[in-house]
Amino acid sequence: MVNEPWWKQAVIYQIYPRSFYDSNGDGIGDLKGITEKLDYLQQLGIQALWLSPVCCSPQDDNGYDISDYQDIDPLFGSLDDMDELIRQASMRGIRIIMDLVLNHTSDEHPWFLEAKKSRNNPYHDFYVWREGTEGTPPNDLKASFGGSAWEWVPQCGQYYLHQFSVKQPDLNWENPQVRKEIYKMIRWWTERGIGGFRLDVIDLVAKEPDRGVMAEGRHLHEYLKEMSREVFQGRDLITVGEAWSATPERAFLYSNPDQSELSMVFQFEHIVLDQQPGGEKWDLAPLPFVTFKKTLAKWQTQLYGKGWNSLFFSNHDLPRSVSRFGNDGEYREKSAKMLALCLHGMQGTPYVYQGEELGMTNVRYEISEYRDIELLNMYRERKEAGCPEKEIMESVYAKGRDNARTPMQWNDGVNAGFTSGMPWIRVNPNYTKINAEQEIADENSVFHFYRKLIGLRKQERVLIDGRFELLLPEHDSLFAYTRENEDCVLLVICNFASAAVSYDLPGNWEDGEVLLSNGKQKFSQGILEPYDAYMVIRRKEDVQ
Ligand code: TEU
Ligand code: CA
Repeated sequence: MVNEPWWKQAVIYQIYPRSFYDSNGDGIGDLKGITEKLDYLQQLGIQALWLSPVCCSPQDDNGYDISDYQDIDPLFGSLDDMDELIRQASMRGIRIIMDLVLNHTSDEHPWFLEAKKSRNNPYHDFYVWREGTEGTPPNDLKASFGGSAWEWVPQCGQYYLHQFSVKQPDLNWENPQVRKEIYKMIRWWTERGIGGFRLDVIDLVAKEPDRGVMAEGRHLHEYLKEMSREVFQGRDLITVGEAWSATPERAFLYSNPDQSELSMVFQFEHIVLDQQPGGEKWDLAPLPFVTFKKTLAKWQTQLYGKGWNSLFFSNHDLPRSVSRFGNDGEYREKSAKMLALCLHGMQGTPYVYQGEELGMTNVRYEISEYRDIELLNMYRERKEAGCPEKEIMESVYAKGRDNARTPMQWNDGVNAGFTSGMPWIRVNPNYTKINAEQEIADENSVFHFYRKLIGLRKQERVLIDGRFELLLPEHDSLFAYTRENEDCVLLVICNFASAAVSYDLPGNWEDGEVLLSNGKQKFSQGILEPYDAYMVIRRKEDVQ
């Protein structure tokens, strides 16, 4: 353990800055707001904060469209505010992880403004251009946020590639000059005291649009190794690669323990399960529970000793985990705790997405109250395709990214204490019942459950290094597994259903020590109440 990198024992908290805390009443969360809430985060016990992008941006995709990598968007504050946040956080043992969006820039970035002037411009080759005639794009690649992935620029007589919105032109990583500029920029941030980086859609940077290959292009791992050598190695940084396309085999590369690429991979195989193969992104197929846990188990066993994974059920692109995998009605608190225990018991670095520690839920708004570009484009496209309103809205409620982007619920005052002004997006009306102030006051709350879980990670080595084994693999509502090292065996058993279930488990766990549970203090083997979750440990010296 002494030689293990710090981030294997860390829990990371993700902040969506515009929705965290607004310090100046303009309705948008900001850096000073985060600094003001550091004591809250310290109380929770986390070791690092991943901030969604705060660099200058026209905010077409809420900051994932950057127009200046080396300055803070005035919406969020200034470089001085960032320095102060880094300083104040570091005093509390908390590192700041920046979100690096390197696959694309904003179309308002000076590089793109130059690039689109003419084919001969020195910056032209910073982006991905292809020949074509107006109205006939080079091929039928689709953008993630709808429509063609190609946009015509008359003054060049060419199309540029955008895998996301038309305001997010893809950078051309084949151009060594582009990579050099990126490395220079990253070094500049490390010198300011940034503790690490989350690399947005890093699996897409080596795209090969002519072959229709976006993820995992042939040069991807070569580029990652180069970037790691140039900027990450020899610095005490945590680096997290977002990779929707990752398989365990690929993850050996991304997160090789020799650190030749990144610290860890952030993959979504357990998340995309309810998207039917070849189907629409927003399909509402039910989650096949057995496949869900076998997928998580596959990553646990295959990556053991060979790579490092991120553990999460939600983030700023996903619905609230309690609404999606738990029960946000009668069993909200109980199922929120169950999900936390299930996730944090596995091997990897756990991520807590802001508000998850309060058991915050999805929302159901009128379409005019939503803000997200993906959601609004999807709504428009489906509307144009003649899809019934009700059906579209059901998808929005279930999968819309704004579910996770409503303001953090601090207290039961106006706007949940998030802002004294007009919030950029409506606050979830349930803030009078679900908010940080009440959670902190109640020692049995979801918040304190998270605090205890995070604390356990520092006490029980088995949570870091224990070998994972899935139990009851075919059970259709129980998620049970053990973690084992030389000293002990840990059992995690969770009921994902709103009904009590009985089961048969090998071995006797009733004498074990309950480290944490959302049910009774004592573990009675054989039956679990709705959404029960137990973490039980047996030390080997007790067993012999
Ligand atoms: O997300 C990558 C991504 O693939 C998402 O667009 C995802 O498919 C979708 O949101 C699921 O509904 C990253 C960022 O996390 C996201 O916020 C950005 O919009 C995107 O990249 C572009 O930078
Ligand atoms: Ca503000």
